[in-house]
Amino acid sequence: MATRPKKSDSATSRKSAASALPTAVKAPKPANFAKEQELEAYREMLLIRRFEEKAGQLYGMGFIGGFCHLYIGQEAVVTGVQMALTEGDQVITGYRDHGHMLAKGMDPNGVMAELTGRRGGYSRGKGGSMHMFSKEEDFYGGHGIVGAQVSLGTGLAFANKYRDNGKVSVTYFGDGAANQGQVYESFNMAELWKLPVIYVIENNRYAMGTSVARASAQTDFSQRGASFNIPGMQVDGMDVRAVNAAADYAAKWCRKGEGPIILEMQTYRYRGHSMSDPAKYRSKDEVQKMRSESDPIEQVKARLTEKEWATEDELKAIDKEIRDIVSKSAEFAQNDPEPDPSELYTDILK
Ligand SMILES: Cc1ncc(C[n+]2csc(CCOP(=O)(O)OP(=O)(O)O)c2C)c(N)n1
Ligand SMILES: [Mg+2]
Repeated sequence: MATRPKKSDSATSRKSAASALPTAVKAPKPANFAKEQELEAYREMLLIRRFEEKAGQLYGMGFIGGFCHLYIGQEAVVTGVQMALTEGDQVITGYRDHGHMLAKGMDPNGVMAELTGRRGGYSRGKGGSMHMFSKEEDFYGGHGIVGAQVSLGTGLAFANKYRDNGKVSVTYFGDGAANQGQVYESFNMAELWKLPVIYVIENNRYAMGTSVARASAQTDFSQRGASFNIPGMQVDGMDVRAVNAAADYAAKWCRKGEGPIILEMQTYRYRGHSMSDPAKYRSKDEVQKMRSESDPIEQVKARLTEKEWATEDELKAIDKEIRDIVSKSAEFAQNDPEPDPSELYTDILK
């Protein structure tokens, strides 16, 4: 009788089988950033990091109610992808959404004010951290239901194809969401109709407190579309240049009419799942190792210094500029009035 392979053996053999699939695409070399692009990436990632640190503080002070999921550690993903997009491309994601909005160029005041439930927030103070939208900025949320954005993002791509407008829908979701059923119904339709959608799977190694190894039978997420013939690649999601090159490839693929593509971004979140998670399911050493060896911002900073593209003083000046933007957003978010009670009866589906 055949013996069942040990878990570690089966995980290894599954992985090698996946990388031999015809849908397995090798990630392109990291983009060769010029000085301006390195500085742009540095600024953008720093804005997200400082914004999230401030949001964490405001949460601790009781200014933010409900859930709050921070994006610290994953900044290179949205930054590198956004740098490869063109105006009019749409973005949709789950509840860990602040970084996606900032990378898209949305106003930090509007994002922070939504976190504190104020009038000037993107959902006029009625959505909070997980439910922010801006049709004007082509940002379609902000979704609290794990996986829900995948079918919606596929729908955006359907509309783009129908209108023949050349736009791409960038649909972000997590490693945990990748195990949700509607993801696969969406994959089927996307490939069948060759919809212009980039599925960005942000594999930050945990879904709440459960590690990928414990929850996923197939941990090569780039091959989750293999049964639908959707190509995919694994990307170093801590290196903004690697992310950018992969996103550029994917955007061109979609615009050529080749259909959907999957980018598995191998990344890491430094904080707990949400503000109420002390993250006891992993060791401090694991987090510290990622921070000291792979931090996306430190990587750019090291290159800028090494190539003498920025002095310590210039980098400090950028940091100050970013801190000022974030402080102003926090001030606005604490002083802007709450919505009028009559707003309870507006924006409701009747
Ligand atoms: C349909 C549904 N099931 C369960 C939950 C509870 N839940 C919230 S976040 C989460 C984990 C998702 O992890 P992942 O997709 O890896 O995203 P990450 O938080 O790591 O960014 C779960 C199970 C939910 N919000 N929606
Ligand atoms: Mg995850």
